[in-house]
Amino acid sequence: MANKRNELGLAKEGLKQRFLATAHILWGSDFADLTSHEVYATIAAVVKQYISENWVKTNKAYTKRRDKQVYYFSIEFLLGRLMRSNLVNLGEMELFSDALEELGVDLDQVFPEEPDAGLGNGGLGRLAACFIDSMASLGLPGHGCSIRYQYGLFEQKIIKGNQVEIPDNWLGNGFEWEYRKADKAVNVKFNGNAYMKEEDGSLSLVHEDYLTVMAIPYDVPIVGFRNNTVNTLRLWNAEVNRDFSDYGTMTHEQIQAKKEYRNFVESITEYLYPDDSSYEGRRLRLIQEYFFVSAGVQSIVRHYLLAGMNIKDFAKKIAIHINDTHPAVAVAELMRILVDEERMDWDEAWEITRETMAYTNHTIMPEALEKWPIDMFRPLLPRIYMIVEEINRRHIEEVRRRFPNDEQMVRELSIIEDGQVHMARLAIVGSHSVNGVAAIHTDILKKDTLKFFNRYYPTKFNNKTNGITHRRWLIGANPELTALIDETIGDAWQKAPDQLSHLNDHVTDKAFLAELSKIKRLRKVDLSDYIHMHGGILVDPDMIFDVQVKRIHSYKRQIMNILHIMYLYHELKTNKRFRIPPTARFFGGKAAPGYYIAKETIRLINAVADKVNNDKAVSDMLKVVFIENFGVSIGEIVYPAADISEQISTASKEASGTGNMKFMMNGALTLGTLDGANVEISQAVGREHCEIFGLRAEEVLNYYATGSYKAWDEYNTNPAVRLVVSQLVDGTYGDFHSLRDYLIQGNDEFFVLKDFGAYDRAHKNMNRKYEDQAAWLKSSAINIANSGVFSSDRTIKEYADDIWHVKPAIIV
Ligand code: 26Q
Repeated sequence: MANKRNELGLAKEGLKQRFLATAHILWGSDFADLTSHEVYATIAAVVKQYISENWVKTNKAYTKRRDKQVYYFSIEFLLGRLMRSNLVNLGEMELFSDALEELGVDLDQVFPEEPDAGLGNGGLGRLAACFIDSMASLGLPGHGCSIRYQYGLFEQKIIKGNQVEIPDNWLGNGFEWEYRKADKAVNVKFNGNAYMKEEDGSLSLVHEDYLTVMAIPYDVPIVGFRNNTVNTLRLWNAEVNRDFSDYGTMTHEQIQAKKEYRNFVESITEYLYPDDSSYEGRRLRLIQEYFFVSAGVQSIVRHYLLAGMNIKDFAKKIAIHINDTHPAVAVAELMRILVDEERMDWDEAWEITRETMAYTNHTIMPEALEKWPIDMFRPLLPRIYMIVEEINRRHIEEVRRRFPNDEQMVRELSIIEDGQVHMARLAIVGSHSVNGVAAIHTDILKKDTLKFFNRYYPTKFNNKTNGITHRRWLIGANPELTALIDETIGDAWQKAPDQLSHLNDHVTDKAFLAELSKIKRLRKVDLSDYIHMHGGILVDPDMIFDVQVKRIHSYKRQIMNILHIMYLYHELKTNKRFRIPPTARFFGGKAAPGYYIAKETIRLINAVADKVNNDKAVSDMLKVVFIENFGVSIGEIVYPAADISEQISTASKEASGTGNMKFMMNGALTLGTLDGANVEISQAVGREHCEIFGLRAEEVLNYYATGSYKAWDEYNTNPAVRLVVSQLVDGTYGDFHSLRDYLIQGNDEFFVLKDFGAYDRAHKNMNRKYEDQAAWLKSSAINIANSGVFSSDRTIKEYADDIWHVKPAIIV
């Protein structure tokens, strides 16, 4: 012990010296004189010294051992901040925090200096970020591939109750964790003409008059949890090709063309599309997709060949994962490289491609399934289009062979149909595995959305229920809870989160529950302080914290939540006997800028908040808070503070959800529908430890099939529904005809009115439970104890074993 303390002491002195020296090198100033941002950058530089040695070692080991590598292609990586998670994963939090304290710096005050890397919209992007953390932490050779957007998801400001979007200039002060690798640039070609030419008796491809865009990789190290592994997230930036010889001597037209070319290139990696269903700027989105996919696949093949391996063994050494359809063009790009550049014959190339690729579907919402008009696709990617056509021609030939005279099969399975390229179909045909993200979601895919494909490829479909990294969402976000768990069951769960189940032996232990309760209150104070400091109201931490944070979307039904609050408020005002335990209802989330109903929902939440919070008669009982600019870092404050996790999507619509898991792992009880991973959460904890309500997926799908739901009938038969829907237009909160029309004229496509009564009863049940604190705390503990399976480590192990066939590589 004394020895260990000594060692730590020495390490601390050494580290302090490093901070001082690094301040001199970077800024030519004494550490004590740095601005807060300079302090942050200095600490980041020192953290990088710790990381880089293992980064080099990891890459050398991978190359030497020729381990199979996984590349996770995703158009979004919602990383959040990296300093805290890097320190957690390095196992150096205590050392850094102690050393800095002696230099007069509070590390917790430094973290917020880092901008959030908001390179994603929501669940899909955050899942990718959790996955690369788990790959590194399990010692798997797995890397990310994406786009270095100059502007991430917009910053949300609430002005007079409305969402206003501010560009997210996250690179403004530089991003400390990226390494520009100019020598690893590749060229990506757009436009021009592509055709086959016969030469010396063999056919070869000619692509001429194209535009070349230079793709420069920026590498971000991804640190594994105390295992010496450091993998790579490669973010591609579009830059103007330095080789201007394409232009020859410059005429006026050529100068004009050059300007246009420059604008084109600069637009490619400028913005993340802030849209998760309806969309604009479609062509640029397709350009982004091909840009990062082509750059990524080219660099993988190049690196592979440079290592001296045979292209025929490609699929044995490389797995490429297609995260949703956005990178689906990877199927055609790998075919292009194998056939045109490596001159492989089609059949062999096709076998390798299918062995290499795997695809995850994240939605059954039809508007989010990507289709590109041929008229847009072909001129932009002429060679890729030829390849897609040929893939489809052969595929349909086989369909006809296996299902003769079945034109419905042909239609449903065709990659090109009605003048459009169907990206999900390309991904399915070109992959050896297709997975959904929660059991119920995979079931619906197989039985409904993709039933023809499931019939055609009965063994291709499989489920991989999502997960979250417990390192960021528990160890990083809730250190006191982490310490309590360590004291109670030891710390082995940190490396093996399924061992959280040992907490099940302590869920009736009074002393443990008392500590748990204290920690929850600490986290509620933190959130309350955060809201207050950011210009919000004061929320009493002894209220129930009921939270719904996620993208604002009709199917997620924030409207149902706020209508319910309107109902409670009305009852509190008019019914003397009506009682609820003091409750604060929190909302957070961004609406796509062009999504009118979502923006009106935000406006309504703020209008209700304004009225309720300023009414002295109810303010001890009810508070409503819209948390501005919800994202990863604010989530780290919000999830640990919640008592109730609102997961109220229309059954069948939420593929999985992952916020539900973050809440659960921090001891909140789920109030939700049987949708997505809520189904598995409710099974893991038992029905007594969550509150499930509302229509089941089958009932919803049945209503859609028969068209028998009538919102108007709900309005007329349920007085509470009639009351709150009327209040949308009677001036109680302002004019919300938009939302009334959406619910009534639009026939309430997500069954808000139908589920309203059941939702109210679910709240009443929760409230009853909360009044029995002993029972509540037990439920809370049971939620934590059974959250281990929702660690993304479990998910990634399943991907590694069943889909990628990769094994951990031990780095010493
Ligand atoms: C598509 C075309 C054009 C522009 C944008 C898009 C686009 C952008 C984002 C389409 C989809 C998304 C994001 C989808 C998403 O976040 N899906 C969520 O994925 C999570 C991880 O699997 C699940 O937990 C959620 O249930 C699912 O909604």
